[in-house]
Amino acid sequence: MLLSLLYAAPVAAAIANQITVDVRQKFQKMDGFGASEAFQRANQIKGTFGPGPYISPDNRTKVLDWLFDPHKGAGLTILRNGIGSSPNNTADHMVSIEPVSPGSPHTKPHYVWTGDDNGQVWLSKEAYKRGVRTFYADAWSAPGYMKTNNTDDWGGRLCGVTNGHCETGDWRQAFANYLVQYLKFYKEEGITVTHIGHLNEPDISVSYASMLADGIQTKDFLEVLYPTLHREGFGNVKVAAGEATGWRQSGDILSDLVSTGGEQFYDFFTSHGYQDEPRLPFDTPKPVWQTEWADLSGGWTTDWDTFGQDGEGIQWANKIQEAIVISNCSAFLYWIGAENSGSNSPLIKINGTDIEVSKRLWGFAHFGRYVRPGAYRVSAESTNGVLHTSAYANADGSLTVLVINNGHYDAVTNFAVNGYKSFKKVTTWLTNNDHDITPGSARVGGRGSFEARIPQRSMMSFVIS
Ligand SMILES: *[C@@H]1O[C@H](CO)[C@@H](O)[C@H](O)[C@H]1NC(C)=O
Ligand SMILES: *[C@@H]1O[C@H](CO)[C@@H](O)[C@H](O)[C@H]1NC(C)=O
Ligand SMILES: *[C@@H]1O[C@H](CO)[C@@H](O)[C@H](O)[C@H]1NC(C)=O
Ligand SMILES: *[C@@H]1O[C@H](CO)[C@@H](O)[C@H](O)[C@H]1NC(C)=O
Ligand SMILES: CC(=O)N[C@H]1CO[C@H](CO)[C@@H](O)[C@@H]1O
Repeated sequence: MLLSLLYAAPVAAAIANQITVDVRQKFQKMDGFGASEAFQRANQIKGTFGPGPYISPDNRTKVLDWLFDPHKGAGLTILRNGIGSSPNNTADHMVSIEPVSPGSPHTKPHYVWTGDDNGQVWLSKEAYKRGVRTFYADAWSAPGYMKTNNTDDWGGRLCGVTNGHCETGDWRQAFANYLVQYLKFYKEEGITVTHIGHLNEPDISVSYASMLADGIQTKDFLEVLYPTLHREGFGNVKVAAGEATGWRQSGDILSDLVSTGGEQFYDFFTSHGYQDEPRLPFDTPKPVWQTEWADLSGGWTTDWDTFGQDGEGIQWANKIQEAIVISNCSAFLYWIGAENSGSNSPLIKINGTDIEVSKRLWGFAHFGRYVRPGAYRVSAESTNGVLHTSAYANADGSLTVLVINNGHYDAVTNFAVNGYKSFKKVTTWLTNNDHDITPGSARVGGRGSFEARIPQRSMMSFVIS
């Protein structure tokens, strides 16, 4: 008898787990969750990239639903599009809207638009149909002829910024006009680009489109871009700054940008998570987005929690929640949504006609579906160190509490909700090795409380409405 008790399923029944939510204590406003299909990954979903065989129409719909549909998939609400800078679309390059140099920054540019934009116009429309309203257009580089090294690859600087001298002159206004023209083309296609960035990972020089900039050089361009957007009727488009490979690298850019008077020329601050993980809030009153991160080195895995490796779902669920709670992020974007890859750089793998979804996507789904744009993060405290939690007051009045049980025993947990209307129903959603966001319900008690058993090594969403 005693033995069977000792070897029963591990439940920390003796521990009184308590999570206390206080809706009256508000933190940052959430902008959403997302991914990118830059570098012609959009064409891989579309089925027009490479030699084929191509994805079938049914599987294409499934991939789009997995990414953007809030009922069938992750409900991502942000699409990060790449603004092309290359002379053509060989390999996976993103062709520029001005592929040929006009010769000088003062000569009338010759813009080219085919309505495709490296597959991203089609993808933007598909995303829009599924509820996406936040389109972050981000250039990896200016076209080569606007840069010190005359190529859009291998770093180089924008001509006209500090230490960016070019024989052909100062191209800052020409590049600002170029970005405005990109916004106009999208507007004509019926897509409102809401956020814009002028570079990607400005701290590294790499073999693909890239452009170097420190905080001073960032300010040198943004002081031209910002008034141009306002003058051209795009004053509502939010301007990004930062976008370096990691938190420390972006933090250095922020310091220089602010100390040289650049704070007034951007609306939100961005960073990637690669070289230095999000670990503290940036010293800025503006919204912060983690705009790109992925496990680039691990072999493709669809697992939630097996070996504790970086590509597994529970790792990403934790990374997203920590970026929000510890680093004050308002948005969190994975690198690629879906692509043909043998690594974990996408959430969904496309291989010829085959598609496969990872548990990372179901981790994202807890955030994408139940923390909608415009929600405020509110206070959530856990008495148990392995129950990592956060809570959000959605604009539609619903309240979402997210919990990741990082422990190796099921945790019966009591929730107390303060400062919220009385409620009778709590819908739950569970993801672990055996479940992909499976619905259920929690036992509601009196006076704004409810109770639930949170399985070991799982994530649960609790939606109160
Ligand atoms: C395409 O652009 C690349 C530079 O990105 C250049 O090396 C190549 O010659 C171009 N190819 C064609 C067919 O124009
Ligand atoms: C968190 O971000 C918001 C903007 O989204 C800002 O107002 C607030 O001051 C930030 N808080 C901290 C602790 O950095
Ligand atoms: C794609 O499928 C082919 C054929 O089934 C297989 O040989 C290959 O390893 C797969 N590639 C990836 C990246 O999974
Ligand atoms: C759709 O994807 C599934 C999963 O990879 C695959 O088994 C199936 O053959 C694909 N359907 C078509 C019509 O290609
Ligand atoms: C073609 C060329 O000059 N490329 C240079 C661009 O600038 C980077 C440094 O920023 C150099 O490494 C490349 O050789």
